[in-house]
Amino acid sequence: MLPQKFLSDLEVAIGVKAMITNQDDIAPYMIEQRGRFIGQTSLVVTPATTQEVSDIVKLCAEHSIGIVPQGGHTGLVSGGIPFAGDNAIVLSTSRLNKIRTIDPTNNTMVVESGCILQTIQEHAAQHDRLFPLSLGAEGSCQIGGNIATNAGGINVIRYGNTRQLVLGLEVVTPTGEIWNGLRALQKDNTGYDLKQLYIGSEGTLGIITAAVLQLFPKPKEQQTAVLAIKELEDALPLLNLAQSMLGDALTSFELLPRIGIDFSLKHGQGVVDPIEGQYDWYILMEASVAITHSNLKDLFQNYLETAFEKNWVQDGVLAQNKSQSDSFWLLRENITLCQKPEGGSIKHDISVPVSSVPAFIKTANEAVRKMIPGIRPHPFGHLGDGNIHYNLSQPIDMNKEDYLNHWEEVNRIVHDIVHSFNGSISAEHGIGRVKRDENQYYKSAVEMQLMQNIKTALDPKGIMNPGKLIPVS
Ligand code: FAD
Ligand code: 2HG
Ligand code: ZN
Repeated sequence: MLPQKFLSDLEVAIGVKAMITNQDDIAPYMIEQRGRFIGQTSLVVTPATTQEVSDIVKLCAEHSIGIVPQGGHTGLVSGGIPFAGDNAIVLSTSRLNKIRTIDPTNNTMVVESGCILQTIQEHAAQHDRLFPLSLGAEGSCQIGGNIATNAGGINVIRYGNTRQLVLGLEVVTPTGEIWNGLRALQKDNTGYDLKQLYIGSEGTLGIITAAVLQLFPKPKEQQTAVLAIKELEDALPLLNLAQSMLGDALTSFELLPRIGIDFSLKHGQGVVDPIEGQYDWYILMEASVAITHSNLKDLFQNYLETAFEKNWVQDGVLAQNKSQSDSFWLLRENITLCQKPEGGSIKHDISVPVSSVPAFIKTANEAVRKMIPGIRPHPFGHLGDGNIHYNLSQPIDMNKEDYLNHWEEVNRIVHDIVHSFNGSISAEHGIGRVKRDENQYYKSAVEMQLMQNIKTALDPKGIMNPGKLIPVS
């Protein structure tokens, strides 16, 4: 129960229309993507300005009430919902959705945190610019959520993670002050880089209300191909060859397993098999350049010829037009969705050095198959940067609940293998609540203490996204 005084002061500050208290209306904010947990709160607030965010945070700080920021609600680690006992409200940024300015001369754009990623991409494109962050959830995730999770996606090998795409931030601190760090500078060595601290902090240090984004020249030509490979190991020389023959034109290098294609063909809408015949592994790759009349097509064709000559590729299709390349990407984007109808899926979002990806997948497959006969490994994702979504679909004849009861046990086996490769147990989705304890298990005490010190210094009352990322002390 929230204090009456808090509620009445809040009503004065933001108005009753920005306060959702009916449980039926609250429900959609409580169901997270994975469907594993249901959040609990008695209040969702929907501020429309930075000042309103500040007023809300000040009142929460005064009454020691927790605040869970929520953007597009597409996060995969249950970071955007309060859990029972958290004594927290949800602050949805969906009404903080203005594109404040775009500056093509500076190649920057100032946006509020509730802007949908796709809207930002489209707005940049209208000004002949590219905002390169791209992920399957781009039609609903918000830039504030992207920044808070340091989202990765399909273009990281060329443009970097969200961290590399943000020049400045506006943040409401846990005491309700507004930090205006909306600087559009390429160079700024004036002390600790606070914006980088907020990027990837998953709502635990403050609320991001606006950002200065870095834009790039809009690609004028793209080449997209799906290649079938026999052995996973062949993907590595294929990648290296692409890097040397296509240079930094290479933007995406994604791994698809046959099982993922089969799931997408079975459950997805409008999905087509790009290559006749069945192979174990496929690479979806794209190269692009921002100049017209380039020789990208020739370079790409030379690349493919060399790859075939070396026998690293069994078969391949180069998209002949935009709609064919869109159909390749549709297949890729359907992967997450089309795993759901196949029953329980135990998920991992890992990274290892790129050169270790094949060995990691082989070792992990062997270990999980030994533990659960019939388990269906479904590793896919951003091979070019070493980030594999090592998802494991349940055996066909197993009860879903029985299978999901093995979640922690399977996580531990897989994460131990990741650890042995000096990898990360969360490459791009973050820690949230789901991986909080697992993260603590693998990180050194020194690293955990440093993180805890930062949290305590910035949020001494512990009201920002309580129980997420940092273990509750
Ligand atoms: P939410 O889910 O609403 O929140 C995520 C976290 O950020 C929470 O901890 C929340 O408290 C915090 N937060 C949100 N807004 C703010 C704010 N303004 N200030 C402070 N904290 C805030 N992720 C990738 O990295 N790469 C992918 O390729 C990718 N593909 C996906 C594909 C699908 C189909 C789906 C469903 C998800 C995918 N994701 C991917 C995960 C997810 O889309 C990203 O984590 C995304 O960045 C989350 O944005 P959101 O607006 O939905 O954030
Ligand atoms: C992707 O790359 C996402 O498609 C989703 O990060 C990963 O389904 C998943 O586990
Ligand atoms: Zn991903």
